[in-house]
Amino acid sequence: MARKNQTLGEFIIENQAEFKYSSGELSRLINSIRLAAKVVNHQVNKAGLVDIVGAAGETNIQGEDQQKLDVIANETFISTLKNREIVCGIGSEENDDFITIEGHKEDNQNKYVVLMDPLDGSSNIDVNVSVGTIFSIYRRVTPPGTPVTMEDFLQPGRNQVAAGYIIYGTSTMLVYTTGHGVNGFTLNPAIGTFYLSHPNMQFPKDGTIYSVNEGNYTHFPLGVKKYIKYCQEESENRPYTSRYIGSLVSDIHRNMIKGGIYLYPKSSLNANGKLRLLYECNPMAFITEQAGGKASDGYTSILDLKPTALHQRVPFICGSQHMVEKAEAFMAEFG
Ligand code: AHM
Ligand code: MG
Repeated sequence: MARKNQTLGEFIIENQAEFKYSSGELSRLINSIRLAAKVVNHQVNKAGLVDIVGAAGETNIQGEDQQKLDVIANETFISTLKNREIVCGIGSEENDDFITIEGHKEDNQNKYVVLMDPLDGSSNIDVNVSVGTIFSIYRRVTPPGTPVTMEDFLQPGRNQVAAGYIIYGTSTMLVYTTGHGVNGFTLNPAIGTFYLSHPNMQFPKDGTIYSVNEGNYTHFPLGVKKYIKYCQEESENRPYTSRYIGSLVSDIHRNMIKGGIYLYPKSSLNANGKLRLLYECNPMAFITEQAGGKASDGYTSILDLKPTALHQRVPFICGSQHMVEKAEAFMAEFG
């Protein structure tokens, strides 16, 4: 049973039995993500000191080369997972190809692969706006003890065994699901401990917030344009409020708490939208569905799409169930 103020470590142990295959491996994996999140959080919090310690690409006063934060985040998550030898493969938005982890053990029997966007929305760092890490975990489909193959990574989102995000915001939070609801933990930075602050998170069925980059409006399909006009019309609970941070994790996190819809549709500029199916859409869709919301590409549930490439992009509409259904209705009618 989730208890408020429980630490994430306690929660992981107490809920281990819920995992489909309770070998403890998935618990150790989530524990490693928790650790990497704290390291990245520390780095992100120092971002405002660039004038003092040196910006990315420069050399700091200690003579060290400064790295971009998304590179640091990528290396932190990869090395944390690699060093613990708890996964057999990693796919990252920052790497062209997946990484095979053979481990030091003669025979790596690890069963999980991780896909991640180590620092999403990183262009927001320079202006002190929240960014996030997104992760997605699958059981491999090829036999343990053999090197992972593309097949292990190109699984439909429905196969995810866990997914989550870390939001580096006014507070740092880790929000995740193992298919038994969604729980949010807030970091107490003074002692480096995550506490359960948002048990059993739920998307309100309806909402009054729409989040979309309206700068692309003229390039959107007609159905999306009509839906945006619908959001702006005067009616019972409309016009809706427009809120767009441009940082996926933050926009979805807010909408999950307050009720709302996020859209990154295809456009005449981007034939498949911008967001990546494996690193961004699938994990956010799994969390959203587990919280009672809905996620689709406008026509098909995101979790039912069959991936064809590691870095594949798809249109993404995600949020409160009734709002997403309304947007889908406009798209079904007008395309
Ligand atoms: P990134 O992976 O390069 O950071 O891009 C993903 C981000 C999302 O966080 C955000 O929702 C979207 O891009 C914003 O894109 P745009 O600036 O086109 O509105
Ligand atoms: Mg991204």
